[in-house]
Amino acid sequence: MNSKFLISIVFLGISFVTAIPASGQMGSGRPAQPPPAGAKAIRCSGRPIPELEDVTEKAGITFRHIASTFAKYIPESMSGGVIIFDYDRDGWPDIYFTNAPTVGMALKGEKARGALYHNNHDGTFTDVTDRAGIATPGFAMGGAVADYNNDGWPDLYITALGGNVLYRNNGDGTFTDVTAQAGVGDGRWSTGAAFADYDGDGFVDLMVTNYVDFHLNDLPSFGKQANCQYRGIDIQCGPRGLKGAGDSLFRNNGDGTFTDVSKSAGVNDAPGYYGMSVIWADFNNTGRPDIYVANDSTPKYLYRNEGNGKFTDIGLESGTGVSEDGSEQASMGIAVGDYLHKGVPSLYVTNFEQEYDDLFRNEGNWNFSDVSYRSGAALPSLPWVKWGTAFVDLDNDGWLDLMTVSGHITSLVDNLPSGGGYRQPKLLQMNQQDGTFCDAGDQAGEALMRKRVSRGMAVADLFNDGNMDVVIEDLDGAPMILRNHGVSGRHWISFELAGTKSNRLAIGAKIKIVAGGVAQTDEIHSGGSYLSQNDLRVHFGLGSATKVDKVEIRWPSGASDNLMNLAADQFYSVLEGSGLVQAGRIRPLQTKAISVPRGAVRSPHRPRVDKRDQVSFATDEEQRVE
Ligand SMILES: [Ca+2]
Ligand SMILES: [Ca+2]
Ligand SMILES: [Ca+2]
Ligand SMILES: [Ca+2]
Repeated sequence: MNSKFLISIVFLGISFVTAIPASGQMGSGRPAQPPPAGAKAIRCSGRPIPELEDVTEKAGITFRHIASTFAKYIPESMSGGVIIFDYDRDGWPDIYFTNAPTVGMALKGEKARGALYHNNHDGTFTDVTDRAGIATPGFAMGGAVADYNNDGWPDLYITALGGNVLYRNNGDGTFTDVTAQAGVGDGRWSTGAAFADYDGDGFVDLMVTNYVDFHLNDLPSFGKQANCQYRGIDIQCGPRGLKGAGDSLFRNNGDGTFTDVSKSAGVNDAPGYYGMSVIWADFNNTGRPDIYVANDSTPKYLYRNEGNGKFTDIGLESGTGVSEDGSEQASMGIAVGDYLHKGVPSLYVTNFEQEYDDLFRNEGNWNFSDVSYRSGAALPSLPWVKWGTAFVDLDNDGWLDLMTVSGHITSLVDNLPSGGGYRQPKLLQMNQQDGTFCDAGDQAGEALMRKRVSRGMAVADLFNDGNMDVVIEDLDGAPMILRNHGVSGRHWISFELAGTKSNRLAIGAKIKIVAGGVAQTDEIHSGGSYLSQNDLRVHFGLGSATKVDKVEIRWPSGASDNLMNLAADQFYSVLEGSGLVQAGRIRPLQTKAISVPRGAVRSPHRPRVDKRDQVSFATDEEQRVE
């Protein structure tokens, strides 16, 4: 145990007794610790940056999150998750935006309408919310996607203040609220959610994080008290000063019901840290998914899956619990990705203003290095309140870039003489292939520089053109569909997986590809970012490589499938145990006709499949970057 951990423990001991002015929503507006000497932002130069065009209007998306002007109560600052999923399994990603009412509306019984948009395959989307029956799940925050009953239809879990909802996808464009029979309502103020099969029985389990113990019939008063002040102005109270709420792990019984195993599994969050986003990832290639939880103003959890139904929090020991100087941070969003081609996923965590975003580089054996400042990623993040984030290869050079969205918690900060303001720009950081990132926020078109109040963010190749696009939900204002125009001459490959012994949507499957002499890895994740869900298809940029030499898929069941010599610039479908198959084979049979909105193109997307003999290969040919 080094001094960093001692400091953390001392810090922890007092954090619930006194307001710590250095971090969290009670922040002073100054850095908890000044940046280290020599810390600098690296501006991108001499490389093409893809244009990210705001096509929201063109796409026909008219959804708006309900805005509470001053956000007098903390739940009014936190909603806005983006869920991307192909709910009708036509091969084109669809989008759900969560919504939440103001506290005043909620007290009057008024609801906020979320929106499901069907992808019409032609660059436009159609609002199909009412037919789907998922308009008003409650005081909604975010959500996650998985196929909990293994029928091939992706189901939707929505987190909310005062009761979450599990929507079973009926396969005909409609959903049924099965929360009560499934037993996954929780009922507290839930924020993050993520599915994965932690016990290897082929059924996805569900982790849910809760924020603070908050009740609409017992509201904390606005301003006045010490915990309701921000740089001298009255604001909403919390999270400091409010009681925290524990977290939940629901084990899937395989019969449509779940059992709450939070306590026996050791992930119930007994101290009541202020939970925000959560993701499952296999951090040390054990074949078992671990859990990472971003907590606001308290240490983050890294729960190592011990393989016996129990988890151990190794956040502090692993170096992922607090900042490099031992401070708790107000953490919001999580990105997971193998950005250095090390064969294990690293972590990026978004934080409050004057708290740098953490880049925790996975060194293997549960050891992470805080390379935030060294990588160049930290300094550009410092002025902003950061939320949704993703590791995503936006220029298809084979190296994961970082995209992050920002926005303050209340418009009242615009009354302050200095600071980042309520509306804030987005961060785009391009991977320089040497462990550093360069800042390209002002080189990808004007949309990223437009100041907004953003929250959730998710990524997908929305238009099936080989470039990864970005969808952002704003708390106050329009969402943003950012169409990626890509870099010409770059190649890519994309995989859609289906488990047989493993859970049907292959959550937790690992894919390694070798192309152009470089090995890349990725994993299929439910949840993550800030209360959001990325497309479940796995996309790799290939740079100038026109084929992928080898693909190895490690399924959650422990089985593997190996593929050889795949042509680039195509979508491939892989069925556990069968290798490459036609797309139709991994999609569920439609027993009922799906009602397709007017204007939609009905022809399903049929990827070309290049069938080759499957030859297994040695796995020790990884290209390592030191
Ligand atoms: Ca679709
Ligand atoms: Ca299902
Ligand atoms: Ca399970
Ligand atoms: Ca890249």
